[in-house]
Amino acid sequence: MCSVKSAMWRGLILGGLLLAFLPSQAAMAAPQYWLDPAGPVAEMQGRLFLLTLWIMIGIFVTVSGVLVYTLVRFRAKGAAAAGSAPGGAAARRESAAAGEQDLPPQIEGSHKLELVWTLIPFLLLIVIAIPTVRYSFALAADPEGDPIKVRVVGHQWWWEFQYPELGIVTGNEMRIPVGRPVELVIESDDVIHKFWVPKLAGKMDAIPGRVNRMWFQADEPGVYYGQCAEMCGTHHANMRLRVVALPPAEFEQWADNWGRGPVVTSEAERQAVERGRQVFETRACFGCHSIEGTAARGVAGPNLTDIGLRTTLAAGILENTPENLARWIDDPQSVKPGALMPRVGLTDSELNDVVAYLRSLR
Ligand code: HEC
Ligand SMILES: [Cu+2]
Repeated sequence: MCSVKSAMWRGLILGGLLLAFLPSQAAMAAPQYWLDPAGPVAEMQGRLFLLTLWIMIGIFVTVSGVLVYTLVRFRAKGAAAAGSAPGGAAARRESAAAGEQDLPPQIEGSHKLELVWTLIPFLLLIVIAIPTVRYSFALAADPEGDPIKVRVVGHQWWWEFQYPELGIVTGNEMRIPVGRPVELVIESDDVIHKFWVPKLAGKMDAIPGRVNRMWFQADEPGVYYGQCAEMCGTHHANMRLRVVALPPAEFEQWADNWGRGPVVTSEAERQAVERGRQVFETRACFGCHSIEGTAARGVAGPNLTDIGLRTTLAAGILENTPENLARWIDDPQSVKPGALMPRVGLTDSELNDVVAYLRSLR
């Protein structure tokens, strides 16, 4: 009996520790762990969260500690023993009646106590309120420094990033310069989405017909993962994004090169790319996609001007390799069933040429 009980306790304690420890360790290494901030906005938000969390843990431990202490200290003595004895109910009643002599002091309307449990929460709320108000204003204000503007538009099921000052449009991968604030204007083209890059900042709704604003900044170069955080239909879970933070010089280089046209290394490649461009501009592709400097001006799908540079396809669900690009273009519905890109039906050689063309856009 006793060993079963102690084994149960041991199991419970071990399980609790594992539950508390394991996910936090796994999460720490995870690319979307939001308490491992990579910029000032996520840091402020994380600090506020932790402050509130620790205060809450303090309250929880104190209150449940007092509760457990009270339960143990003032429980009716002998009741449990009597309960297992024959004729238990009567014996229990008896001992409960006897236990009345053990009642703790009965307090009602104590000014001292009332004052204490009003003042403590009041002080705690002040401790929480001061940084909350300070950070809220800091986050709502325009960022200091020399911000770069990006308009984020949510689509079913991909992200569009427009740089109005630079005349650049891209999809699913937002390139930003390190150490410079990014002023985001967040909108939607269809249903409600939510823009979220956990290491850079908290979530922000993308609502059709409404403009939401926020800013963030990456302090270190790197790739920051994000995803849509508001159920938006079939492929909500496959609506991922990446923010690629580049050293300023590399960012400038990307911005300068954007739209400069295909990069080819051989004559054979040049010919394939040229054929691919013709396929793109004569088949349905150009009606839905834009490529800077060409006749392709469609807006139903992502702008493909720098598709050769992107690390993923179809909002982060395929790695951007020639094989995956061909697979996607050949039959997008087999990769992302219900995605708003139809099967166009290219011949094998058309497919190869289009892949060569899109790969050269880098
Ligand atoms: C009816 C509109 C439509 C047509 C026609 C169309 N696409 Fe798309 N395309 C889309 C949409 C919408 C997406 C985004 C799908 C998603 O990720 O959910 C997309 C995604 C893509 C992507 C991935 C882009 C990225 O940012 O990851 C590529 C590459 C692409 N299309 C190439 C083509 C090619 C090549 C053709 C012609 C053979 C074509 N598309 C025809 C609408 C279209
Ligand atoms: Cu979504």
